[in-house]
Amino acid sequence: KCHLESAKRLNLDSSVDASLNLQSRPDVLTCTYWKAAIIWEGMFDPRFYDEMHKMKGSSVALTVFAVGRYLDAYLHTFLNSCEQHFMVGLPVTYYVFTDMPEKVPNIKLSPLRSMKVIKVEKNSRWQDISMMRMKSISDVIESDIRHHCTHVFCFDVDQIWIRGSWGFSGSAPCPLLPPSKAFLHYDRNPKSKAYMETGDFYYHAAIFGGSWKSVKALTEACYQGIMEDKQNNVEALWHDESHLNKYMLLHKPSKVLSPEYCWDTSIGFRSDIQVTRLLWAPKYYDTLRTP
Ligand code: UD2
Repeated sequence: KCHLESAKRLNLDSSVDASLNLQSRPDVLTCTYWKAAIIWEGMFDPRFYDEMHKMKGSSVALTVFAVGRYLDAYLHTFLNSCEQHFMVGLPVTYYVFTDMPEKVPNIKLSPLRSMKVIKVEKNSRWQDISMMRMKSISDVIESDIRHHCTHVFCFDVDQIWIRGSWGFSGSAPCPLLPPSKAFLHYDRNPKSKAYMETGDFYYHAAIFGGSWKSVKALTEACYQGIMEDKQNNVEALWHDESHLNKYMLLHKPSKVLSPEYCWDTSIGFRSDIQVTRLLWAPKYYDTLRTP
């Protein structure tokens, strides 16, 4: 029912029920308590969302940051996997943010797809590189994306698509931890704007997306929280991710992705994970984060 309501919010007609081909997944949580659908493999036909967005003329911006050593280590593989799996057949503009535009790999893009490279300063601390993404994304939505694209998806670069197509069904944040474990990760410092006493899920900052308006509101609010913290000499426990979680607590998403959409293989086998679409690449923090 949750999934049906999600689809209906997109102004579909009565053919929705048949086209969605809804199936149940009794083994997992498929609906949040605020009635947002949680997207799991096998519950619906993902092509349905894509076809509908094609009809509506939707177009997508994908933002990714490859600053310092992250460029050589991950960008080529990330972009290639996007070409194989991300919004295949749909109009996509990649917005690549880097301090070294001349080193961005020359990827052969499919029709309807293009790339814009945006130069950013390299902050000396990796924490600031990660946090300042919120400002850069908010700025580029205002100056460029809002005039060309209907949706924005924001990704960490150290990830690889391996299975299936990631389409419009994926326009939502992705929880890292279910409610029972989420509280372990929340920021516990009352001095930080990201402070949370309680929460729902714990969300990755590695993937989130939605309409340009919703992503603009999210990134702007997170950036404001980050800057207020800086003025007060505080830093949230998990940086931009803590601010994103605080935002999600106050502004509940209308759709949530299951962990199938962003998975770390080191967690091991889990019977409820039927498909792993996007995997974390190996993290070489020791060598990549040094200035
Ligand atoms: C987590 C979050 C990440 C961010 C970070 C903040 C996940 C899977 N990811 O990742 O979104 O909130 O925590 O603590 O939960 N980057 C560069 N150059 C750098 C450093 C970072 O380009 O020198 C970019 C790059 O796109 C990278 C992203 O920032 O993927 C996040 O940094 P990370 O992957 O080192 O952070 P991590 O793994 O702790």
